[in-house]
Amino acid sequence: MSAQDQPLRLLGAPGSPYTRKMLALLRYRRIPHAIIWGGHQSPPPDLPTPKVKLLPTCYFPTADGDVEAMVDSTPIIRRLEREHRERSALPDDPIVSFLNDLIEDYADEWLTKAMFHYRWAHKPDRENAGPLLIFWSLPLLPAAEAANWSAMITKRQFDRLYVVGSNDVTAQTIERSYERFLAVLDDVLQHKGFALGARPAAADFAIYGQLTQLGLVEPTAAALTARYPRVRAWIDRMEDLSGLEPSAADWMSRDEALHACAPLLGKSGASTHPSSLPTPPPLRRAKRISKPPSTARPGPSPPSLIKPSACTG
Ligand SMILES: N[C@@H](CCC(=O)N[C@@H](CS)C(=O)NCC(=O)O)C(=O)O
Repeated sequence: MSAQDQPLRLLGAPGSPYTRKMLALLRYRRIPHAIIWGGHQSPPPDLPTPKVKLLPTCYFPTADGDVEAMVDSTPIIRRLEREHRERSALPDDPIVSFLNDLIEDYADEWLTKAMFHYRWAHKPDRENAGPLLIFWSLPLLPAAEAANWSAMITKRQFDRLYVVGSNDVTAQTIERSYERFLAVLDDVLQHKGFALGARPAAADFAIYGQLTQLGLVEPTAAALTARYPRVRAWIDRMEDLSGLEPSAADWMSRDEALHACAPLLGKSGASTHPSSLPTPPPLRRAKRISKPPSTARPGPSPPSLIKPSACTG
């Protein structure tokens, strides 16, 4: 089969919010695709290496029969819009489209801090995430070996919480922000079912991607999310919207969108402003009360786990 005839291939992991964002978008847009479950450090040897190794990596067939590797879900979505016109995830109106960009960016850049924080900051959550990260990548690994790797990765990710600005000083800011976000999303969804209308936009897929983890995987955040059954049910519906038949009239007008999303936009502006998350002084991290397990005996890394990823190990 030539590259042109192949379904769009995507390297990703179930625990990567951006992978889940892209998969749901591809399903909704009815773009034939094939997911390759794997790690960003060990991409398939027969496919080109992207400039930056990230999940998901999308492999686009090119006109000359070659394949081009691309990362970063936001520009990937825009490229798909240029190559496939039907069932667009970008509103037609430029102002509504701009609102979509803002909300998408909020989910990709801010909500992901909550995702990483909840995954690793609290003991029950990291004890849940550690083994999942291993088995998402290496389903055949013997249990004892998996436990060893899990303890090592858990410690490493805990030690990297500062990368997303999570520490004892900022934990409360991040957690209150997530709780407020849930209340706001619950309100937004009551208007038309999605952020900007009765059809999903890229912003919805970005929110969904983060909620596949926060709402389903991380126990502490999932318990908070369960307080909003409308939001919790929305996560399940977002997974597969291939049967939805959208029309142009399903997008909100400018006024409707500004009204419906005002609380979300206010929140995204307040949360993502640099001053909203105090950064600890360099070289001095706030001390944590509880320590993760340090029983691991690191040996040579399994191929896909060599370098820690922000989400997936
Ligand atoms: N902005 C990128 C973010 C992708 C990203 O950060 N992916 C994570 C996994 S969820 C990753 O591969 N991280 C690798 C690393 O941090 O080295 C997108 O929207 O796709």
